[in-house]
Amino acid sequence: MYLPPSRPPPSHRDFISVTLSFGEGYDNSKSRRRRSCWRKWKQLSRMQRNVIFFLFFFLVICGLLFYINSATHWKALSVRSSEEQKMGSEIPGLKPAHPPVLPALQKADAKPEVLSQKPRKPFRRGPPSLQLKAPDGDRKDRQDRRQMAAGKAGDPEAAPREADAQTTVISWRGAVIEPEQGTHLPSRRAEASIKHASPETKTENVPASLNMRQKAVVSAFRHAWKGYRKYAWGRDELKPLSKSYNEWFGLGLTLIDALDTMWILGLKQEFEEAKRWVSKKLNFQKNVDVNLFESTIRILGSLLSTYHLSGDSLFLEKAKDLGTRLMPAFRTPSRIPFSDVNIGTGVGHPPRWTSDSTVAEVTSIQLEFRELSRLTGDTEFQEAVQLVTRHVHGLGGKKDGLVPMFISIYSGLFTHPGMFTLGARADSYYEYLLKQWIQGGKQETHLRDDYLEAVEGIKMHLLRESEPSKLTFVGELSHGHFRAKMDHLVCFLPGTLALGVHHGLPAEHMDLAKALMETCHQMNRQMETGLSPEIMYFNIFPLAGRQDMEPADRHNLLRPETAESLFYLYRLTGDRKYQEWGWELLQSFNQFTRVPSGGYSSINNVRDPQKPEPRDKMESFFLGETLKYLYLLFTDDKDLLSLDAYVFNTEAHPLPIWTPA
Ligand code: DMJ
Repeated sequence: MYLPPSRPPPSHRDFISVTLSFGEGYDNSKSRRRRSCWRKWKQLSRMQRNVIFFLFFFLVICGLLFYINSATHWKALSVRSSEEQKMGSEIPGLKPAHPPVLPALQKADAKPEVLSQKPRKPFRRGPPSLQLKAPDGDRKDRQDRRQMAAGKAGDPEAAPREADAQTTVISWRGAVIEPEQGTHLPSRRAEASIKHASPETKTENVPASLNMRQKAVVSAFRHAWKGYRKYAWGRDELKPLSKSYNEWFGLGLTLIDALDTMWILGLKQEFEEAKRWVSKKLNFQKNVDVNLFESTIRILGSLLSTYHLSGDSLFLEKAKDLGTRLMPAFRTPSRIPFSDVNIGTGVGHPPRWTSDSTVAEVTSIQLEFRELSRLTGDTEFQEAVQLVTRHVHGLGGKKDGLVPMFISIYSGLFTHPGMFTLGARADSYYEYLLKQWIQGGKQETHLRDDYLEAVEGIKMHLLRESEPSKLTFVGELSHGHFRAKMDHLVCFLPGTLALGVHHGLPAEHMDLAKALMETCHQMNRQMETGLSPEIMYFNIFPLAGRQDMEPADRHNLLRPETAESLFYLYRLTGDRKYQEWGWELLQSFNQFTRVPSGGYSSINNVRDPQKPEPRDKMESFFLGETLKYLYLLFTDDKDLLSLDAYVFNTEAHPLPIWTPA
C-alpha cells in the first residue's frame, strides 16, 4: 500500500532568515537612507547620471506645459459659463435644457473628420419598418446632409473597413475577385494616348429651379446614396438591411452607374466625391471575370455619358481602359463575343451553364463601343461590334424579324430556336436596332429596316388583349404556342416605340406605345403595393370572375422600365397623365421599398403591402436608371437631354447623336 511521505515538521528557516536580517540591525533612519542613496549615486557611471539628469528635466518641462495648458482651458471655460449664465438670465428660456452634443457645423470644404466604420450589425430578420415620407419632409435626410457637409458622416474612403483586410473576395454570383493583381493589359493599345475629343454638348449640372416632384426624386436619390455611401462605398451593390454590400465585379458598380444621374440631378458635392473615387480607386487591372454586356451598359456607358456631361477627360480615359480590357471577349471562332471576360488576364469564356451567348447581350453593346471609337479614334471597338450587328442582320432563324434568345459563339448560329420573347435575353436587341440607327444619324437603313420588321413580327405573333379589360400586352411564342406571359422588362417597349415615331417612323407605332403604356401602368397599379411583379400572366379568355392579370413571379427589383417609358411618352405626347402615373410609382417605391437607415430594397411580394418582404438588395440601376427617368419625367424642359441630341443606352446613360461632320 502506498503511503504518502509524512510531512516534514514545519521549518524554522524562514523565521530564522527574518531574525537574521533583524540581527543585522535594521536602521531605517533618514540619515542612513540618504547615505546609501548617495553611495549608490556615486557608484553610477557618468553616462547613467546624464541619462537620469535628462529624464528629470524632461519630466519637469512636461509638467510645466501641462500646467499652462490646463490653466488656459479652465480660464476659457469659466469665461464661457459666465457668458452663458448672463445670456440665460437676459433671455429667459434660451438656455437649452440639455447642452448641445453635436459639434458646430463646419464649412463644406473643411477637411472631413475621419470616423471609423461602425461594426456591422447582424442581419435583421423580417421586414424593415419601411415608411412613406412626405417628399419634402425628409428632415432626417437634411440633418444627415448637414452632417455630411460638415464632414461628420465620415469620409467613406477614409473609413477603415473590415472587408479591406481581405485580399480575395468571392462575389455572390460566384466570381472570384482578387484585387490589385499584377496582370498584363490584354492589348498593347491600352497604353495608347486618349484623343481628347472635346464634348460637343456639355451640360451644366446646375439645374434650373426644381418642381416639387423633381425635389422628391432628388430626396429619394440622396436617401439611396446615403445608404450606399455609408455601408457600401466603392462596392458593387448596397445591401440596405444588413447594412453591408455585395460584390459582383468588384468595380464600384453602383457608384459608376449613378455618376451621370448625380450630374443631371445637380448633386455636385456627391458627384465630386464619387469622381475622386473614380480617379483614385477605380482600377480595372484586376483578375476578375465580368459580364461583357453588364459591364458595357452600366460601366462603360456611364463613363462615356459622364464624360460628355462633365467634359472631364478622366472618364474617357477610364472608358478606354475598360473598353480595351473587354475586347478579348470577341476572340471567338465566330466573332460573336463570349458572355464573360476576365479584364485582368484577357481571357473570355461562356457562362458556366452553356456554351452559348445571349442574343440581347451580344447585340446591346454597340452604342457604347461605337461611341468609344468615335471619341478615341480607335476603330477597333466599333469594328468588333458592327461585325456582330451585320452578322445577326444576315442570320437565318428569325421569325418575321423576331430573334431567338441564344447564339453559338462557335457556329455563330441561333440556338434553342422556336422561343420568341420581348423579355429577358432578347429585349434590348430590338431597342438597339432603333437606337443605333438614331445614334448614327439615321444613315444605317438596315438597322431601321430590321427594327420595322421586328415591330411587325411583334404585332403578328406576340400581341394580344387581356380579358375582360382588353389591355394590350406582349406575350411569348414557344415552339408555335402562345404564352400570355409578359416580363416587366418588356415595359421598355412603349418608350422605344414612341422614340421611333419621334424620329420619323410610322405614326401608328404611337398608338401601340400608348396601349402598352397603359398595360404597364396597370401592371403596377393593380398590385397592392403599386409595384409591378417581375413577370405577369394575362387572362385571354372571357370567363366570368377572372381578372386581367395575375403575377407569375411576385418580386420587384426596383426596375426602371415603367419609369423609362413614362418619360418618353410624356416627353413626346405632353399628356400629363404619364407624370401622374410616375408620381404614383415614386410614392410606391417610397412606401414599400425605402429602408429608413438609407437605401431602397428589392422586395419579394408586390401583393402584400403588410409584408412586402424586402430582399436586402439595391440594384445599381435604381440609381442609374429608375430615379433618372423619374426626374426627367417630372421636368417640362424638353431641352434637358433633348431626344434630338441624345440617345439613351439601355442603362439610361445618354450618348450624343452623331451629326454629319
Ligand atoms: C438594366 O440593366 C438594363 O435596363 C437592361 O437593359 C435590362 N435590365 C436592367 C434593368 O431592368
